[in-house]
Amino acid sequence: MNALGRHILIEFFGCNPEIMNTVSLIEKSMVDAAKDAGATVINSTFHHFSPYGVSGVVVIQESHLAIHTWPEYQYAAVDLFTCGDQVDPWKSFDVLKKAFEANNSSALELGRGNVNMLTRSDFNVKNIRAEAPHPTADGRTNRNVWFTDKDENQALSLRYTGEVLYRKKSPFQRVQILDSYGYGKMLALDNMIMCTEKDEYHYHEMIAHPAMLTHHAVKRVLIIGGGDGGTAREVLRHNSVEEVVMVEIDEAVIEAAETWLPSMSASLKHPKLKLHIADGIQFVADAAAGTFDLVLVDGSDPVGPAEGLFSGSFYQNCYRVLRKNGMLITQGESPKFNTDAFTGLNQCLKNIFGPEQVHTLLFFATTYPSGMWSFQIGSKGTVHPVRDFDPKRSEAFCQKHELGYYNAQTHLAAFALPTFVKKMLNELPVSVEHESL
Ligand code: SPD
Repeated sequence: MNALGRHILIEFFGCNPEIMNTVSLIEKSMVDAAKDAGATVINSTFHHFSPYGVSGVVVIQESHLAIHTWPEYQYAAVDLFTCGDQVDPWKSFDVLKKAFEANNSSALELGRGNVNMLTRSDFNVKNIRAEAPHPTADGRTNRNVWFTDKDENQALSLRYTGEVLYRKKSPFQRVQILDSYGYGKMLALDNMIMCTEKDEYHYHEMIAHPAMLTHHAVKRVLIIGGGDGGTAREVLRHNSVEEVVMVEIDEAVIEAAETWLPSMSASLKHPKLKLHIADGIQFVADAAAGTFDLVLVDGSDPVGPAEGLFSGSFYQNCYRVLRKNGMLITQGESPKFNTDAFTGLNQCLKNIFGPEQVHTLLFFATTYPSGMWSFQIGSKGTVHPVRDFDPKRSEAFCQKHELGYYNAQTHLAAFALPTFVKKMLNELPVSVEHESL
């Protein structure tokens, strides 16, 4: 048949389910398949469904490539629609079969737009054809690919170039470095955003300085996690620090950060830092009692390798390894996302440190879902992050180091909790609680 277009309907069976559920890999394979067929890529849009499945379209100058995946069935349905004789859609078929590791496939080619059934009336095509999108100001092709950090009900998405700069499935998690348009390079673990170049200082300044500038004499510090190096960088700004022991479970996180995030990972080479690639939970269990002034837990969210960083036995050991008047500060999740982890961790620390010795601080985490994130401080002794705070000392420190988020005002404001948060943490006076009902 003499047709305007060729439409190949493809079934891929026995595909790798992990690939079928990874939006960045599928998007890349589809774009590669278009290019290898000789097509000109205009744009692409891909979406991940929770918990499984990816749908997406690559728009090409010569029509489109579309896909829907069912990872739970190791199956993908692909449509390749091309026009003109410059593009060979069967090349795309070969590329995709290989990329998806399909062990079986079937394909049906249809001619679309039988010219014997169409009547042509000419007009000036130049007047109606939309121009292909221009490259963005930084020279990258204007593609519409998004990375989404989410649970079943909410999400935060960042648009990125579609390229995965670093990808490794370590024994613990999937480690990725992506290049986002708005926030620069970012580290993702198991599809959760850990840090981005452009806003990491919010998190790293707020995990370190509120406790460091309250305690007054921090000499020996233990960091659990923190493989990107951002927390160590902030801790090492303090001259009182003699030694930082850092325990990161996953060497791939260090490798990714050292390759792509030098503004954070440079601290990992600091002479005062001793890096152990080991399980932090086991490390604190084995560490001698009363040996650290500050313990910082810079872990991921409570799934995968970081799950144990939300357990009572781990924090009992953190308490034990602290010196007198030592302080623990730990990544506390969000009152609006992972709320059970947020309240559970607070209660767990109150059971260990005592209800009066646990303090919650909030800060703006612009690339974490909900944007509202927390740290919990446990004080072994009576040091209080607001009562014992010296704003003048804090201001002098911020100015010397030209910090971007932390200052004396954000220190104090961070401990002023909204009423709904106090309520979640059972920190409202009983009378106020009744009034607000
Ligand atoms: N939802 C993200 C929580 C991430 C906590 N750790 C981030 C690591 C930055 N050093």
